[in-house]
Amino acid sequence: MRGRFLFVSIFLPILILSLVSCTRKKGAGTLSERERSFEKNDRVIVGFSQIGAESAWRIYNSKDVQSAAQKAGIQLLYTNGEQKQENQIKAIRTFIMYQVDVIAFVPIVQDGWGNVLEEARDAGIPVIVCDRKINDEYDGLYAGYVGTDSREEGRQAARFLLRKYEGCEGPVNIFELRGTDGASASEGRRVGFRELLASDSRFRIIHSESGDFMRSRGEEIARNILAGNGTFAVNGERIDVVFSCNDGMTLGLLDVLDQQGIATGVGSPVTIVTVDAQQEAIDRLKEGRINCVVECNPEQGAAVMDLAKRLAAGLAIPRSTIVSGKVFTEYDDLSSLPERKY
Ligand code: GYE
Repeated sequence: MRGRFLFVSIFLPILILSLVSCTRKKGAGTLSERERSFEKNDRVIVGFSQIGAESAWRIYNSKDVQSAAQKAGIQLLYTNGEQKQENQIKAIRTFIMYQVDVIAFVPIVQDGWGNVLEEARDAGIPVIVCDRKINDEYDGLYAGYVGTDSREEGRQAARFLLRKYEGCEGPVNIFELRGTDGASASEGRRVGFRELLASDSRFRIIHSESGDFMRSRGEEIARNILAGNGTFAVNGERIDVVFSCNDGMTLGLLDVLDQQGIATGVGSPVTIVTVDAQQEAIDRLKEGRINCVVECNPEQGAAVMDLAKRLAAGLAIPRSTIVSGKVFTEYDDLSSLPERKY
């Protein structure tokens, strides 16, 4: 309790919180008014370490987590890692020092979490891994995972291509835009995509490049391709398909292709498959500029808060909670699709 109190006095400005309600003094004797109000507000405290704000998906995911905490009556210590693992590790250490009830974090990459997770375990604080996964070697160091199935998202992208090119002779040259290297979301999609296409020799991944899940990088990569050839080709080979690991990079790429008058999508020689399903990508799909959008659902906050409450109450949680998504393609009637939330 004392640690918490010290934290409240020292770190309050940093964490932008109203931590008064976090001190849980339950001693005997007469309670002061202040202490009584602490009692009433005896809320579960969750420390949440977010990656940053690299994409529209991420920004919406952060909002969702924050509003889910509010709805659940959970005190959330929210930190933004600004795309740096070391910042996330520091944040988690702060949560441990503060003795939060539960730690939840979105691992920017899969590797490098061993020490800090051991520290959380030694402090007796349960951990929820959110959105992205961590390496199997850390299996014993967290209570459960909440997020989407990125390998399945990659498979869905491949399934669309198998349908689209059914009966075509090939070759089908694929340009892959990866997300952050070492991130499970990128790795899972990469593996799932290859899993289904490997046995079909028409499909050739002629080039693969990381755009870090960022729109600006998608734009830069497209500019480089065009600067090299003047056409949409790599190493003299035409690009038939772009498989992009997120909408941000796709939209950046399309901005450049648009400017250069290069057609993509339905009825064109360049097929675009993307993952996430933000409104702007759905709009492009409706316009026929994108062929397939695999949804990755960012609304994971409610599940995280539900699991955090259970952990705080000393209950067990499922090892894995998968948030599912849909697939939207050029073959669907999208006229009555409701507006997206981001
Ligand atoms: O696809 C991307 C984001 O980890 C699933 O990260 C998430 C990915 C998402 O920045 O847009």
